[in-house]
Amino acid sequence: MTNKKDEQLEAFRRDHSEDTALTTNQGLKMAEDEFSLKAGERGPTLLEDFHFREKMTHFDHERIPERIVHARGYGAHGEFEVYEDLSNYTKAKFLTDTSKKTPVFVRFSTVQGSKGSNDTVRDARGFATKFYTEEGNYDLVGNNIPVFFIQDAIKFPDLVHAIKPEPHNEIPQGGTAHDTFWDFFAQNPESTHMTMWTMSDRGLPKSFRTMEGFGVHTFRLINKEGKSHFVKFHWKPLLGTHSLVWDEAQIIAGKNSDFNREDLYESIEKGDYPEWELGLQIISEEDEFKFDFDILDPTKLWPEEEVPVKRVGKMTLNRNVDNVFAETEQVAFHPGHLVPGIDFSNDPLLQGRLFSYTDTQLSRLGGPNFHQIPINRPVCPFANNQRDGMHQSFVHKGQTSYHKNAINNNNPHTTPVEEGGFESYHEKIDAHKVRARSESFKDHYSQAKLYYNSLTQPEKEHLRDGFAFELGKCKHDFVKENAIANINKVDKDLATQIADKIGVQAPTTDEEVKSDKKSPALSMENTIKKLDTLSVAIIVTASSKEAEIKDIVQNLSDNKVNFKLVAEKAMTIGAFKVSETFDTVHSTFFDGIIVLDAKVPLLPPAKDYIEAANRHFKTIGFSKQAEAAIDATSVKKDEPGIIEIDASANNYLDALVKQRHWDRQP
Ligand code: HDE
Repeated sequence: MTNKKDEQLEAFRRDHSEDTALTTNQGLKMAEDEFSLKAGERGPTLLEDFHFREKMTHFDHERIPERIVHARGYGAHGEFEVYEDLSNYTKAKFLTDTSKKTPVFVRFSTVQGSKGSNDTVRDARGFATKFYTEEGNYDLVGNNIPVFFIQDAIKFPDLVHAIKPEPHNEIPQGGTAHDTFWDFFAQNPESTHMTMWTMSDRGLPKSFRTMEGFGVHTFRLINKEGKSHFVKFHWKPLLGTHSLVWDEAQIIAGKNSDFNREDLYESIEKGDYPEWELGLQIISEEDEFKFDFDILDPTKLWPEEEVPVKRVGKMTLNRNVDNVFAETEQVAFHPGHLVPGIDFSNDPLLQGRLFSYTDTQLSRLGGPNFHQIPINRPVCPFANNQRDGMHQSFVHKGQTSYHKNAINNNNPHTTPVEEGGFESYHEKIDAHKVRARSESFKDHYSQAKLYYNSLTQPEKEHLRDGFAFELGKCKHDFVKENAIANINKVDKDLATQIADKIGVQAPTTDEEVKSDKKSPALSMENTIKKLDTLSVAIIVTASSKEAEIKDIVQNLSDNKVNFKLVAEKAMTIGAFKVSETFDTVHSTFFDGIIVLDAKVPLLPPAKDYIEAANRHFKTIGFSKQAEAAIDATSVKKDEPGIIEIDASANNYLDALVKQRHWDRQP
């Protein structure tokens, strides 16, 4: 695969695998790189050792500040194709020309934790996409949750100060189980809706590949005639939206802190390319005020049953980066990176983001020329009169660096709108300057209730338990009580259950939203469920038979299910090399397990494999001769998803595709 971005990056790649002399940064070949220059073999190092100084100085400056939020991220390259010409809505070329494949770079991230934190924490996830279009870079900098904690950007520093580890002890890392977050939640009830999402299974994505993405804000699409439509952007994963369960997420955090990034990296290496469809929800200008929420309010979603999601294109991630620092760490996203045909709405959260993203790169990437870093360069020509600055890598020729000029025929020149020049949407504004929240932004509970109503019973219980875990860790009872009082405004029963779990007074007042309204699209139970790229651990022992394994793995492979053979220690069974052991992987890493030998539970970690898979609602298969293995555990053979497999495990696959057997829930 090559595309314009790939070709551009090629010019910057350095490969030292060929015969390459080690030199200083000035190109001086060095005869020695192991010993500093000393006065005598046992003497002090000399200040004149320029090679030592250069090497050490560079090393001393290898780190750059991590992102203030979304510090832990992982990225990949890919392509986007639009299914149909959307010129009725937009003049953006990458959304109108179906013959085009637009290169993209995507960075997924957690929000709260630092760069070295765990992948499987309870948190929102970032989902930022850079489209390298022929009209310039377009960035869709979204999250895996469709709403945000706050309504106005000026509160972002407060939110982030509350959510990050507390300043006096820098605890906790990667989650919200602490007083300042819940104090913020209770005192700033606009955060209620998004917190319902982060406490639910949505805060624990199984894989970046099984995450939805949302642009969150309302944007505008503008067509050639200058007509505007309001739009919300969605990414719909073709594998469906799937999450971990909390106990599983915690075990994985200990056993593989890179769980999500490894999954993305390995699936791309294997050729299991992750895919998402781009979805648009469109509301015409005339319908702006037809809804029972304000479409400019970023704490509100547009229920898909009321405003359907039109799937307009597909993104495929098909190439890992060559160097994580050069690409994933240095990529600079910005919701203000636009192309003609897309514009902003007056969402006050979006408006403030338009300042923050460039500003933060100045300290993170060390100056105003971060757009020249290879990963950030557009693939179309770019030129203006901006000059100089730290890390300037271009040599601008000529006498002029101002507009307008006659000396250089007014180059670089502006481009008329009809020829592709960008102009902002001509929105009419007639208003007073005020610092205020619009009346139409003041309902903080109806959609929190809509979300809760839309969940299945197991999902509701997970949400309750999420609250109980995170809130239960607060030190101040008044913080817990205030939070319960806020949840009580959404749903009294939920607030009562959480209060009971965390040991505070249950609410006595009746303040909940009275509504049964549901949006089925919000429940992950209604997502796509398919076998593709699910993974199964087949637990074998030295007495397992090659023939038996062969039939099963053939059927799994035929159905695009990944598998690993796992045993007490590395071994070979006929043609099968068993390289994974109970030490190197765990059942939490897989979607299901198959046990092929009655002796398995006698091996202590293996019993835990089976019981963990059971309590995480996964499909457990066992062969006839392994029946006693299941009997030796607490697993009940007659429960859903506990399968005595037929010869090629067809019945196992029928159960595996369900992914979780919630009816096993106690
Ligand atoms: Fe961000 N956000 N954000 N954010 N955000 C950053 O920019 C900010 C918001 C999102 O993988 C920072 O380059 C403000 C919403 C993602 O590189 C910073 C506000 C959404 C990423 C920043 C928001 C996001 C960031 C930190 C409120 C979903 C990671 C480093 C007005 C729609 C991008 C950086 C990547 C990163 C500011 C709210 C998504 C500080 C001020 C809403 C995915 O500029």
